[in-house]
Amino acid sequence: MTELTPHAAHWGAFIAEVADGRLVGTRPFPGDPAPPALLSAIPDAVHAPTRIDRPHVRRGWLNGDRRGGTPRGGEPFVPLDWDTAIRLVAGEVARVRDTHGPASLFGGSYGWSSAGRFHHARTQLQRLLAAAGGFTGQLTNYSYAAGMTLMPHVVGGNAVIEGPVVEWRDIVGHARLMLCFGGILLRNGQITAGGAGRHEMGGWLARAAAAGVRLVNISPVRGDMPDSAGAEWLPIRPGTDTALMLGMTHVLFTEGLADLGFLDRCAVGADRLRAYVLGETDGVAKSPAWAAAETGIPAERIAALARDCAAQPTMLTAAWSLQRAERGEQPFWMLVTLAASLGQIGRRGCGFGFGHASMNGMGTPRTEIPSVGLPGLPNPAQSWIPVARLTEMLERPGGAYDYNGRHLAYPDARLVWWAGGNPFHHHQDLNRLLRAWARLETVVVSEPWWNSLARHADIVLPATTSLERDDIGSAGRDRFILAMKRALPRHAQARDEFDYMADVADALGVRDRFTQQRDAATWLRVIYGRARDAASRLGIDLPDFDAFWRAGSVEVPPPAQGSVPFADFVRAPHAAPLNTPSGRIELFSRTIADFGYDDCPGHPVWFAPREYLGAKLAARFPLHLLSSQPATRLHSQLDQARVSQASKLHGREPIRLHPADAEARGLKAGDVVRVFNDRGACLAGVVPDDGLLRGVAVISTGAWLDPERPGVPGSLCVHGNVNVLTQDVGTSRLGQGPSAQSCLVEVVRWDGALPEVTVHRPPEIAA
Ligand SMILES: Nc1nc2c(c(=O)[nH]1)N[C@H]1C(S)=C(S)[C@@H](COP(=O)(O)OP(=O)(O)OC[C@H]3O[C@@H](n4cnc5c(=O)[nH]c(N)nc54)[C@H](O)[C@@H]3O)O[C@H]1N2
Ligand SMILES: Nc1nc2c(c(=O)[nH]1)N[C@H]1C(S)=C(S)[C@@H](COP(=O)(O)OP(=O)(O)OC[C@H]3O[C@@H](n4cnc5c(=O)[nH]c(N)nc54)[C@H](O)[C@@H]3O)O[C@H]1N2
Ligand SMILES: [Mo]
Repeated sequence: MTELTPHAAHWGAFIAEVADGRLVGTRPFPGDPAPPALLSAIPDAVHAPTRIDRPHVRRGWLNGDRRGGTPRGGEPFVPLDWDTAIRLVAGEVARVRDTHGPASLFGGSYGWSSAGRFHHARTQLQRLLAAAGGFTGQLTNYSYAAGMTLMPHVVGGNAVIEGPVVEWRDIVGHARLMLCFGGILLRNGQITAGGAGRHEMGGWLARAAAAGVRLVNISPVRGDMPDSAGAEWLPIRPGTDTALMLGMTHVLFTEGLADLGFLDRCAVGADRLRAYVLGETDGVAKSPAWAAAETGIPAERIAALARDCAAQPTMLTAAWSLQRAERGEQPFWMLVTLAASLGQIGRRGCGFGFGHASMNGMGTPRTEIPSVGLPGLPNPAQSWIPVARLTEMLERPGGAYDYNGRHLAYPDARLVWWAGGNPFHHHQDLNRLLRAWARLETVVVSEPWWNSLARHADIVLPATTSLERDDIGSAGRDRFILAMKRALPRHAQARDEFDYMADVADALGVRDRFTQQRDAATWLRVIYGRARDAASRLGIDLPDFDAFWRAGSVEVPPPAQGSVPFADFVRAPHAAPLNTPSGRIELFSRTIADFGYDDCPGHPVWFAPREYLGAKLAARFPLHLLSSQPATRLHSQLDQARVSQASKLHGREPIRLHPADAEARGLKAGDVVRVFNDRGACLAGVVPDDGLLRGVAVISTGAWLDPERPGVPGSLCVHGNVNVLTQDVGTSRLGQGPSAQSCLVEVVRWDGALPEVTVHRPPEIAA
């Protein structure tokens, strides 16, 4: 008999089909117009051979090997019972805290965890470490660190990225032209952090096309917008969007098309910006001809596009990827600047936005209600690093660095505990991370799977998957609250984070502070109840917990008409000022100028990146490698399952190459190649794609790191983890975000024997 249980993941709500204690399938959530293909992959992952069955410890660590000993990743693991594991972990946490101070416990634990908001591994871990005296955390995120640090200076809040965005309903109804920097990606629309009840991105894009909105895909990749949208493709060299927008702004200023009235009323710094654009400050006019040389887009097309934008209701949107690059602040600042020069900000369906391409729910009609979430506990250590400065923190304990106007020093991290994230997926330049990782005394990892992170740990704690526990899914961009009911028995000896962390808290003498004397079932009622109370204060009635749980989901209907970002401000800039020092949009920021950063001055500027097709380094590494989000999984999650596996060539992650670039290297479809630069190398399988700009290559993120010689930094990844190639450098001293997209490589055919991909099997377990 098959039991049907409502559940949810980041890739969507679904109905779990369970027979004999095993997940045998998934059914789409009723009413979801576009359930993602990824739902079919869940059973493979939940029952994968890489599930961790009990706690383990690295053999060398057990024998007293700590900092600088045998490199992690190359040694067998020894099974432990839970009591011993808890004693070891609590002992290490107490020892490091008492010897070096709580900031030496690194619990930043960046990562997506599961969609469930109570059993959210990262939040649980941080509650535990906070209760035990504190830890070093991580600020911002890998998604849009540069953007979210910059935007408060420019428009007075990262509301642009995290609050309301220009709604699709309004784009369909009011915009006539939409420029999509980085396209609109249906593959990315499969995902919502916290789970989605309905996948709507594709539907909205189709409606915009049907309504006659002229869509322009400005991207190195034609496929960044589906053919069905009928978009024009404007191929651009990666990392040069700022130059394109400067060239367009030049046209607006020189042809009398800039909205000087809007700039005067609603912005500050237009004069300085104009002087820079016209070349009065640096002798270089940012003309369309100048921009053409950087972007590869003909000058006439740049000029025509600027005129078209000025002539009709226009929406500008940029994918978050644009700012995950060297000087990633600039394209986002420049997008706001271009939109301000067009003077359409605050009009329905027009202006600018970020991330319509990036995730389901960006621009979906929605009533703003608080989502369900587990609150953190105050962190007594008050210590953090900008999220992507992980390796540098390990390399330079006590070292000075700048961030957003502050002079800071790195903490001396001795113990890392990661739960719900995977730095061996998300971080750049993994060989450098591996070397720095050797400086740690102890690495604790909580994971359901023997992934690359668990293999580089000292103590491994087996976590349940969300299907093995009751939880609530809830996303800041969705209209649904989703019951995630337990559908499966716990795998082997895997435990819920809340349960074993309560035992660690007990060993540290802080159980009640961690649990607040509630069990998991009570917590679910409490966090749901808080969201319900908050909704009721906004005049929205949600059912009580029992009714919600019985129904399996709650939908909050959207308002008849959405709000328009910046409308109040634009109507009356003095009465409704922005939260910037001037109260207006800052095209020049005195605050930022006073930071004195040469890598992020007081107004948007063009910086030629160190790694892009126009760089000197391109003579040695002539291909610009983009590491885009995978259609076949979420980051490293589900890599072991059928959708991802079906995409591999000879078991390797695909690399897409322009046919002419492939031919020039004697490569054909299905060949295995070695992709390399000075930082590292991996294998990948060739997929020729004439929808790429020449000179551009793409490997999706998320193939599990599989070093040919485990434990040896610099060894070939035989599987295709793109982060052995990317560079680990902050976007600038302002945002310190990751710069993964600025990456040059070369590719050669691999003629040797093919090393086996072994990472989807468990590692060696010692007796
Ligand atoms: N080169 C390159 N790198 C990138 C990017 C890029 O564009 N290019 N993008 C970046 C971006 S935007 C992001 S957000 C990051 C994503 O980076 P991450 O969020 O770190 O990636 P995930 O693979 O989602 O990691 C989540 C981990 O949590 C584990 N997990 C799931 N459920 C549970 C649970 O209940 N308990 C525990 N203990 N663990 C659980 C999963 O097995 C997985 O290992 O990657 C970044 N890295
Ligand atoms: N299926 C799936 N969906 C996902 C995720 C996933 O792992 N899997 N991850 C989710 C997460 S955490 C995030 S943060 C978002 C990220 O969302 P995004 O950052 O928007 O996603 P990416 O795929 O990294 O980049 C989008 C496109 O930008 C283009 N691009 C890259 N560099 C440039 C450039 O310099 N200029 C221009 N014009 N275009 C460029 C690439 O061709 C790429 O296809 O995606 C989310 N959605
Ligand atoms: Mo992200």
